[in-house]
Amino acid sequence: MSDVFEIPKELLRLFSKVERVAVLTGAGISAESGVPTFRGADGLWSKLNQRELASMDAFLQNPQRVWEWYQQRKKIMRDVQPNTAHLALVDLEKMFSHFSIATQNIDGLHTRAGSRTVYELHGNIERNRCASCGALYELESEAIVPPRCHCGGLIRPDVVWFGEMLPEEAWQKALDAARSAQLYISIGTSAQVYPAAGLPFEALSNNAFVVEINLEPTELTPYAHLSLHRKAGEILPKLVEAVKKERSFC
Ligand code: BV8
Ligand code: ZN
Repeated sequence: MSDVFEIPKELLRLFSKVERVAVLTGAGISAESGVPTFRGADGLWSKLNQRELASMDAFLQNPQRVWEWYQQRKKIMRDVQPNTAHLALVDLEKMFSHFSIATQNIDGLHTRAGSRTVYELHGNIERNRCASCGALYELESEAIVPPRCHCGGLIRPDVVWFGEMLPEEAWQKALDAARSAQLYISIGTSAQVYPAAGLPFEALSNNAFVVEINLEPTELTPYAHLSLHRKAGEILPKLVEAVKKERSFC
């Protein structure tokens, strides 16, 4: 069987007719940039304990350990570049009057690639805030230990940990985009972390056509209209080229 991948015709026909497209991305879209994913083969959570690293309790228990882990990840994320999947979404955005990306990623790669409407559901590793008063901090130097705020509180990464609420504005905009989308694309997420994982289902319940692009089947797969289990960096550039052709004829 040839391994050449063709974009399904039904998807192209749909792309030629819609104007409102919304996207949800997870760690899988940054994998080809060299950013480790959480689950699946070789994921971070297969080696590390998320309860010791991605919650406020963990941070209060051992601020140093959590701080160091985020400093290590920040270094990786600064050293990598957006990949062809991120760049393909920048091109896709230009073809639709309503287009947005809700991302669970904290690496900032969509914005660095040039995407204009990005909702960061789980925060951004480049931002820090005081765990007590919420003051935001841009830290120039690489602080080895979690610095202290002027109020005396501990400074923490401005990311959303387990058990924490998502940023209200980003969440509401992502929800509105999912509920009004005609076409919803879930890319590189294991669809396990809520409430972000609920967004494709919001789109489904509002009659959107839901496409999943993910290396492995997920809990969304049985409900998606179309699931493409291949690399995002392989599919998205081909999809964008095919959509450009399709929409140039209409
Ligand atoms: C919340 C921090 C309301 C940022 C992360 C009990 C109490 C409280 C809450 C809960 C509870 N029980 C359940 C919950 C909800 C909980 C949750 O969903 N837990 C799950 C695990 C069951 N959610 C929360 O706590 C959220 N907050 O609910 O608040 C609330 C508040 C109080 C009380 C009640 C309710 C907060 C969730 C945010 C957690 N933060 N990390 C960071 O450090 O990055 S989790 C982590 O998972 C990241 O944020 C990550 O973005 C997110 C999702 O992971 P994915 O992005 O999907 O990545 P993953 O590795 O899993 O999958 C990648 C996929 O890509 C794989 O399938 C792979 O096959 C594929 N892939 C790989 N390479 C490629 C590819 N695909 C395509 N191409 C490739 N090349
Ligand atoms: Zn403070």
